[in-house]
Amino acid sequence: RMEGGNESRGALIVLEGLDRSGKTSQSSRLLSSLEGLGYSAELWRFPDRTTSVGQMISAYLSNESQLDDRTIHLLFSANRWEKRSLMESKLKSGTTLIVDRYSYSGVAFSSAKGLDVEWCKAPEIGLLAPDLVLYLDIPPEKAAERGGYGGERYERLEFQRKVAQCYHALRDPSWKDVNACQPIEDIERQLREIALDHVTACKIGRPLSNLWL
Ligand code: T5A
Ligand code: NA
Repeated sequence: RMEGGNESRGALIVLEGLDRSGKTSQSSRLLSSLEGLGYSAELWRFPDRTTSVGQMISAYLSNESQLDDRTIHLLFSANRWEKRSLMESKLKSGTTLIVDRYSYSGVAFSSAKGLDVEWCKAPEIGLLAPDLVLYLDIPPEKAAERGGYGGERYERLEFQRKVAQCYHALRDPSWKDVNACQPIEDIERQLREIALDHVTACKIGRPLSNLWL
């Protein structure tokens, strides 16, 4: 059914979780699954380090530059805003977007530094709301055992504990927790099943909406 405004649009599917929870591994597996089933889909990630704003963010994350906490927060948000119109046109043309981190990362990481949650949410208002947030749930201690922290700015256990608490405060009806301590293939299968329900619902005609509820 192709007629009508929101019919046959793609789904906006976001993966969230602590550093090392497996988002990038699972995003690419989910993309392959959807493509294999014949869906039009793309893999996006935030921060998008390819833009000029993204390069400022990347320098900050690798400790090559210092920025005020509010300044970096607004840069992360701007990095999503510079992609908003392309995101909307892709979704409306029927492409499903699998997005590795989004506004939930933005608010969780900045509020974990002590910034006010409502202040952190404000610049995200008006960005597209995900149809589905897949939260890869892992204890911070378990995540720290994977692949070795120490590279980037936020990869410290104590800070990740705070981020986990901040994520929990952001749960909304689009949110689904998946146990991220399982074998990779088990997580992959669960994510695929949940995502397929949402891709189908968007094909039938759930309208796009904006953050922040
Ligand atoms: N940030 C981000 C903000 O502060 N504000 C914002 O608005 C945004 C968008 C960079 C940082 O920026 C912050 C959050 C971050 O601190 P990033 O570039 O997404 O964000 O971070 P990366 O370092 O690229 O990715 P992560 O460290 O978050 O890792 P992933 O993607 O969660 O995990 P992945 O898939 O790379 O796997 C990590 C390791 O675990 C293994 C993998 O093989 C790999 O070695 N692994 C498993 N091992 C056992 N069992 C499983 N099930 C496994 N799944 C993966
Ligand atoms: Na990643």
